[in-house]
Amino acid sequence: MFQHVIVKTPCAAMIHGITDHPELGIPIYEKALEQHRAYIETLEKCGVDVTVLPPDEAYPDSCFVEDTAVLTRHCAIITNPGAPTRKGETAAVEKAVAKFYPAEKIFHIQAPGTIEGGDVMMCGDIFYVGLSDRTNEEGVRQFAAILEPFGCKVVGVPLTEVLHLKTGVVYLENGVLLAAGEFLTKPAFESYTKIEVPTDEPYAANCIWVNGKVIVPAGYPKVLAAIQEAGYETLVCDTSEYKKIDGGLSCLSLRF
Ligand code: CIR
Repeated sequence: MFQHVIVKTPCAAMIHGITDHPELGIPIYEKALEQHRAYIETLEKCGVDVTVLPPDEAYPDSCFVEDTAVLTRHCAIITNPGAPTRKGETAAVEKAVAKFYPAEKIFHIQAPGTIEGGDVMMCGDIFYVGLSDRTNEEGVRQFAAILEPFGCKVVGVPLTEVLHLKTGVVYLENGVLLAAGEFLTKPAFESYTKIEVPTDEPYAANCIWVNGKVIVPAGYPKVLAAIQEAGYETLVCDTSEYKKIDGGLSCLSLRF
């Protein structure tokens, strides 16, 4: 169960966020703000308290707080994002994290290691970490050295098709993965039950489980139905403006 969530209001400069999909157009800032407010309300319906950090115009992608930290029941790990324009985002998030974790339980990924939290999928005490353009072997090595003393297992997963691991696969607890594309067949995930994301709804692979409910992006009826059929209560949240800069539901929060 999660008690707390940290989010960060998007800044006006979010329209210049990094994107591999310029064909989707530029985000409409007002609409993004409105969607962010609705996202917070949806999270609150799942019984968590939400800390909202103020916007920071210096970092266009800073609303995607998930990439800056990995918060576990054992400790907090402040990442070193692989995207050069995102490295400075961690300071503000660390300040917020320090309100919830004692100093000796806050660890850091150091250069030349890089990790972005979007590459980390926590399945109980097993942490799958995508080896992506943003997360490197040295980052995973440091990550494992931090978590293994707590009895956790860290498994590196080479990625070929997606930006971050959780762009294509997320854990819905109870041994169930919501998985798209390459993640349906990866040996690392063999033992999990899988809800398959159809090829015409790949963006909807990035859902979030929060205290028994699953939040699903608006506009993906097949994935919504599949999650409901698997027995989950669902909530829907529109993230259209974040999709334009490669962001989704998980990227917008830290849940712990
Ligand atoms: C980026 O490219 O870094 C942002 N535009 C999107 C980050 C998405 N974060 C995530 O998947 N965890």
